[in-house]
Amino acid sequence: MNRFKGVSMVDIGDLGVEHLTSPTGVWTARPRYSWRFATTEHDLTQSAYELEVVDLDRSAPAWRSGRVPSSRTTLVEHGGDVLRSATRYGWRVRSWLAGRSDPTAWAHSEFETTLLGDEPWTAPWIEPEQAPVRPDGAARFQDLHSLRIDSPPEDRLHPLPYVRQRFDVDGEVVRARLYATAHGIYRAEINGSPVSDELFAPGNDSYDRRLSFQVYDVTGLVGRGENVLGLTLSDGWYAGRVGILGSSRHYGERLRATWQLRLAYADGRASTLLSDGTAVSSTDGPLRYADLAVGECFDARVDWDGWSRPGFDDSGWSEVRVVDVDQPLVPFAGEPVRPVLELPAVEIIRTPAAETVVDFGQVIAGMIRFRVRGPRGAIVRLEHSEVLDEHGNFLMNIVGPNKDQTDVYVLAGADDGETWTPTFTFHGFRYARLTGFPEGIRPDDFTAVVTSSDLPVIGEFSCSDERLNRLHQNVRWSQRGNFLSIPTDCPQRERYGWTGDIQVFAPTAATNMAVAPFLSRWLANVRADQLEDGRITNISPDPPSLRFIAEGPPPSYDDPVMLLVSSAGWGDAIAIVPHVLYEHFDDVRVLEENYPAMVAWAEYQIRSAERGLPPRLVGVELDDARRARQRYLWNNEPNFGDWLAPSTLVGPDGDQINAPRRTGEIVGSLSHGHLLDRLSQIASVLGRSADAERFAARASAVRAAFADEYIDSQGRIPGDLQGPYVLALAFDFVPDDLVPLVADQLVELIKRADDHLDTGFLSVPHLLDVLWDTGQRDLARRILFQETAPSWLYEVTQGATTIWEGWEAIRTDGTVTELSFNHYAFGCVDDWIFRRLAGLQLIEPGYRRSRIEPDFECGLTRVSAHVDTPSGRLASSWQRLENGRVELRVDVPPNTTTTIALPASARGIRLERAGLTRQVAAETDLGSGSATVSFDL
Ligand code: RAM
Repeated sequence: MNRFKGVSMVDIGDLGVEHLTSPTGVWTARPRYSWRFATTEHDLTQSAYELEVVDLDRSAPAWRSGRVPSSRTTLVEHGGDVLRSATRYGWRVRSWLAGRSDPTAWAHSEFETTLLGDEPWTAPWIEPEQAPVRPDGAARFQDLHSLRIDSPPEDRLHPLPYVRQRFDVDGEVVRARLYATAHGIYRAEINGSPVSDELFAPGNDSYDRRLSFQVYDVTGLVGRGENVLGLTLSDGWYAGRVGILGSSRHYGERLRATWQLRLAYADGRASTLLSDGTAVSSTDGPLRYADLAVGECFDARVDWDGWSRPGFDDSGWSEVRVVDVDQPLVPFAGEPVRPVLELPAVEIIRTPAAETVVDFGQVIAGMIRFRVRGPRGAIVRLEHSEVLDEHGNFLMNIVGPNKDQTDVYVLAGADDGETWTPTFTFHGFRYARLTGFPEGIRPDDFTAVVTSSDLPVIGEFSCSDERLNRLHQNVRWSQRGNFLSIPTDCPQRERYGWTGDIQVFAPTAATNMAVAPFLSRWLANVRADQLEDGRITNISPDPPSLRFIAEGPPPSYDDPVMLLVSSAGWGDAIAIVPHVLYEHFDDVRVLEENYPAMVAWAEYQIRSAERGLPPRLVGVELDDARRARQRYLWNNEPNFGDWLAPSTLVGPDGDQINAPRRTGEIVGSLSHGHLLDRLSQIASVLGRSADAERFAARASAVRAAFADEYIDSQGRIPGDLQGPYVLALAFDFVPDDLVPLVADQLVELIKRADDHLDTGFLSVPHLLDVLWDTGQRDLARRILFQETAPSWLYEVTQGATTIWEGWEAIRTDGTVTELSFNHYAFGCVDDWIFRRLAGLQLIEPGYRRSRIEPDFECGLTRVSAHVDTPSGRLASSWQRLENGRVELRVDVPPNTTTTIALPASARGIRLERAGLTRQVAAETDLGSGSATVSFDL
């Protein structure tokens, strides 16, 4: 983060393009530039900036902004001609600071554009010889539990195609770039070296609508004379087994690839090597099969060392076919998936069932690297799981076919042992059952490799209560495990981009990691998947294999919930996620890009609400007023309701989750009104005032209709569940005079549950805020610190290392359920912990204005947290001292301001800053810099 040299007075640093540092693959012709100040000075504001961009390849200026009076330092849009493809640019920036006449020194950086679509993708697609991927898994949700797959993976999955292309280089290469993509997952190598440490390229996209290609800097890998480009292909998300059904061929059944290797020579010449019929392929390599969910099988007896180096004998390989593929391509945006961390094994356990299990102490998404010594042909097997059962035995708790998560390695028999890591699969696990390993294996023979989209961590929290620290860590681990190419629900069972999960988790995600490019790229998939009538699909990427759901008859509340194609609350990700990115990262473009899609989604809801009635009112005689208000209530379509609220887990028929039936009608109307509010706010930001008014007007009509239809004079809302009360209060659906009554009803429900929450996905992010804002601060704290189920700390006391899908994924009697142990949705409370306990609150986009209002009365003795905002670090750290005083230290980023807000009961407040101490009021505005506040409570 800190790359500032010789901080003198005020330096500019941390130069970024599209949120990234010196990227090689800038994916837009109009990138945006950002910078930060490094200084120990206080009260710093920028009054003007100047930017210069140079086309380094042509040594020509690309843009000169001139001196622009502005305080903006984040995402300043390129103002010159659009940038060219595959070109290196240099840029520099300097600032004028308020109250000073001289600008800062210039700060420099460089970046490169990828192929921007101004020239066609010229390379053909090639298809290696292969057997097409077989249909696999369950065909229908109804068959999930009954389907048995009897044949072993090696009978159903195919060996991986290896592809080689030889090429000659007759000069000194000064720049080499490989642009590549595939149907399936590919890994490219040149002359025996992988082109990067990226995993699972090209990443997960709605492939038939937009497939990303990568760019790699391979200058160091290409040499004079003969060279070889090698590619290995596996099923991946394109053809492999994904989703709860474990079915295959979501987009296609054949693996293919296309690439362009551009070379620039020292003497000024340039050439491009394209994928074509000169490549050859073979499936006789050591990789016998690989699937993201099933696992990978590697036969090390096949000695193919050097297969992608010159001199390897490929005489037995077959020619590849050049095929016609109609495939929209887009440049990959954001950070790729990489191995981001390694964890040593904690222990090797001998379980009561006499099995050998390795424990890494942490639930992750990733794979295991291991060392083993044994005879040639010996087979070792690693089966991965997140939990042990109540007796401490290995347990595969994930339902559905093709969830094997099992890697198989056949030993070459090397005298001094051998080491292996799978490359085309990842697993959700903490434990692995080991079979075939020799006696005497030790924990240090095993390392867990954590795989994730490589996103910078920007938020930290710690406090005097270890349970809360663990909860925060668990949230971060669930984010890491599920931010893998796209935001997923869980990394073992479904691995789908469920919109509802990220909708509720987005504020927490954006507090802990720099997620803007990652989520913006995913949103492009959500837009691509949007149905013509405006509906946003529940899952994105939404593969053709799932489109039968949209094409089927309209669902009813009694259908299995998986048959929904879109749902209230879930599809709102199209508005809420961009809005969160705008707020946290000051990114307006993401609002613009998604605006038409969110409007279309809202308009679909309006049309649907206007023509439909909830099932209970169909055929019922309605008076005019009631009929009129029904047109504002989007209560006529089934939805997931307040998904996984504890008391809705089991329905009347025993196995169907009952949240849709019990809360769907009300949740639909609440979500609808809230979406309109968001849209109105977003329209205002974008300067679309007519839209802003239109959506605000409808939102208030929805509110009025809701109150008339659903809130009685005692403040009761049908269903008597916490979620609808929470949402009605959070979304401002309760008329002022009824707020105390509705709030009392909520408190009553919580009391009846013995101070426990009973909230599902949609309402839980708002629960503590609603209690806080209605004066129930102690109750909010009690729920947060509650240790018995259902609660966050129940999971922690049960040894959780990630956030669970359900509050009681391990029941109080110790039974381990089939729920996932790595589902981030309920981890959304982390955002509240930052905002309330540490008090770090965002007031203006990008934290240009913040508020620091910690909860000194939460029972903790010490809290410290920070967020690396676009302008720099915003930090709050407080402790209660022995002498009864409280001390709060804050860091306010340059070019931003904050308000420090202390409890009204604070006495003797002293603020110390730059060596000066003064008395201040309980609310004090502060410019940038560090300060310490101390007071009596
Ligand atoms: C589950 C998913 C996800 C949720 C949907 C409704 O199967 O895991 O978390 O959003 O269903």
